Amino acid sequence: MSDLWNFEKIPYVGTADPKQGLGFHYYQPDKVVAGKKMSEWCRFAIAYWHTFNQRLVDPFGDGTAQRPYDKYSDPMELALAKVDYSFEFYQKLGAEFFCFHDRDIAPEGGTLRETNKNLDKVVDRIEARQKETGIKLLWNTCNLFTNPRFQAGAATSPFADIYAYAGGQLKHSLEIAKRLGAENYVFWGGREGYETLWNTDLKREQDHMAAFFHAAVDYAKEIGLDAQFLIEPKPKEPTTHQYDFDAATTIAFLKTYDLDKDFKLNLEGNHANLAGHSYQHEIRVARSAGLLGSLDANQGDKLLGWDLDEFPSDLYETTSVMWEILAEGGIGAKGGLNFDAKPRRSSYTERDLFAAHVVGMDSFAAGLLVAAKLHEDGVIEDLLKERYGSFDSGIGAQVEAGKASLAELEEYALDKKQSELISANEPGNLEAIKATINNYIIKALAEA
Ligand code: XUL
Ligand code: CO
Repeated sequence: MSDLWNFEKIPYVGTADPKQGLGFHYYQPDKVVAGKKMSEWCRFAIAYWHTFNQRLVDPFGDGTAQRPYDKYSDPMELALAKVDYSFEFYQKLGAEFFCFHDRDIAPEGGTLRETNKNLDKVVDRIEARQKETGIKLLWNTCNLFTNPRFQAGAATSPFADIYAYAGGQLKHSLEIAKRLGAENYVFWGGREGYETLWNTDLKREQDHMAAFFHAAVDYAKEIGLDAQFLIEPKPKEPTTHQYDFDAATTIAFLKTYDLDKDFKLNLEGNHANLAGHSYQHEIRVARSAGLLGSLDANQGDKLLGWDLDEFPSDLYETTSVMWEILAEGGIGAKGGLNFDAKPRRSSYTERDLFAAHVVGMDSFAAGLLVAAKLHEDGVIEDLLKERYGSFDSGIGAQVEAGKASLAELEEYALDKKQSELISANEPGNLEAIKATINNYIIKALAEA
């Protein structure tokens, strides 16, 4: 390992001293939890766009970030150097995966042909570093939202030239996925939505978006790319309404257009909140449809209503996410936890960048430990079994077997007294359940 970053490999320091120096208190990649290594449950990935490109701008202020590669001024030289920095960063942190958009890694040229040439030079460097280090590509994607050409959308642009350009860009991006062995390929439709319905043919735009996805599936088959396709829902921002609003909307879209065999979902915490949902809700909805693919790990802020992309630190939330993942047996078949997150503006140093990833990784590792204990004791499983027990026999079993007609239900219910029906509701015990979860967080982490 070279020494581009002024940091040693981040060590595991354990829980004895709770003050945060720069070490992992909970994350131990090789520690076996619930039958698998922590690293296998979590599959942490670093988001190139935030970790290496983000200057920590906000809508009111310029970037504050100070990075060791700021000394490069030539864009191609910078792009190539950054690859070396990125691989050393993954190694020093102990992250086994990374993710990128095409535009994150290389500057655009005057035409798509020139842009692809720049891109290929940087991909050569990435391929070499992957071979040296064994670090894998969790997913790549194409940026179809930053450039002014995509102001009215890409696959849903009302302008055919823009759709065509986006398709050309996608083709090359899929070739890169194949070359670098991407485990997944993501679509986040940042501008695939509308600002007002008065200038929008919603049906036509959604048809175009589906055609775009079908073309991707066809081309992947043609070149033998076996990455899992993923759609990342988000309700709004930058558009007023984004077509992939949330998990449920996206599942309906996939089923409507016969895409649900080829696509799964990549779910993000802060996006869930913007849609008025919890992260756990989005994951549960995807699990229920058999469409959980991967996760973008971040969190929002209760007091601010936009996509803040904070590093995860909320143990209650990481516990709920890892509970779902343990119940599922993994993050889909090929998913991981991609830190789609950035430090705050005043956390502008190299040290802050490492510390931000450490809190994210430790928070999920801690959540995994708590969730494993909850599963081990069957806390939620027992509760659910009991709560739905009336469907295990009698009229309930008949309903679940699809054999209860309305006439049979009427006959069963006709003479039931109000008091019997009220007491058919077992108490919900919501407050006690919440206390139990708190107690497990405290106990499992005290024992870690
Ligand atoms: C934007 C977002 C994207 C996607 C990839 O909110 O989450 O970074 O993850 O395009
Ligand atoms: Co994301």
